[in-house]
Amino acid sequence: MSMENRDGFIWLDGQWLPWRDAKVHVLTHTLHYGYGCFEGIRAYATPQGPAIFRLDAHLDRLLDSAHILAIDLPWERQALAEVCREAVGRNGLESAYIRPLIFLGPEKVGVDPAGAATHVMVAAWPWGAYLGGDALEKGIRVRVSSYARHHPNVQMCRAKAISTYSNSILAVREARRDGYDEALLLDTEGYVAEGSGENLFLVRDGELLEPETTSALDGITRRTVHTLAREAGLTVRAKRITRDEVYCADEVFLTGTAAEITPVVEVDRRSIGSGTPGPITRLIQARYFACVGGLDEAHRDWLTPV
Ligand code: PPE
Repeated sequence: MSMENRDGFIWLDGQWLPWRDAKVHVLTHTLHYGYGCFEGIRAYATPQGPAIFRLDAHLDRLLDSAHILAIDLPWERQALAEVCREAVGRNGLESAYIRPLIFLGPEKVGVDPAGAATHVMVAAWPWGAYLGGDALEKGIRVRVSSYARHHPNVQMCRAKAISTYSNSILAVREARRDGYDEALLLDTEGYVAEGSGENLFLVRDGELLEPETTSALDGITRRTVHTLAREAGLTVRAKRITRDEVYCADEVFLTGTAAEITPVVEVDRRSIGSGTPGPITRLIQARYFACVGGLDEAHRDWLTPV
């Protein structure tokens, strides 16, 4: 179903518009130059009703992204939190993917956005397994991209900036055209950075390793994995990771709000470990789904009821 032709409501600049009426003009500044930022947040069905997972952390990052891009937000954080909740509730969703987006309007054209107004929209819709129906269960096949991830002085990677995603799109299209499910991008020095829309972890000798890099997004799922791993008695260490270390890992998995905890079973036609999702990946995955689904008492504070 096309994203524009749906029932429901989208919030734009303070108003709840019927879904099909939430439109922008073709001379919208962000449409031309890609300057803006966004978030991807999930709400899950829980025994207490739908709840948003780690809303605070996502709002923090949205505000940080706007700050990094020097975009003044016309809305208070608390107002945006309410809008995210209402985007799920008003659309009658049990579980949802919530997309807040900050963009610059059609008030002027030209690279310098001075004079273009800041606009904010929030939409929510149901979104299943990001990397395909079997991905969470069976794992996915990944190729190392021929495209490098941004150098931090080209594109500031702490911001979830719209423009970052041209790089992600080049990488994921290349991977899919070559028959893979997802791309793994290296940084400009050749060390592992992240997937087109996910962070990466390796398991080696019972320890979790993640890239020490300034070229990846500071993922919220990634931070959740840190907590869950430590609670399970596992250590997590950040280090520079080379592609051959990925090939030789016992287990590899990707993390992201959309991708959740997705096992990787093959990289560049080398099978990872046994070639099936490994026990630590399974453990983290189970712990993650318990938390998001409201089944873990200890982490109820990560959930905001709708
Ligand atoms: N790196 C990138 C480049 C990225 O886009 C994401 C999220 C992550 C890491 C993981 O971040 P976090 O969600 O905070 O754990 N990617 C979002 C966009 C997906 C899309 O196709 O749109 C997401 O998962 O929501």
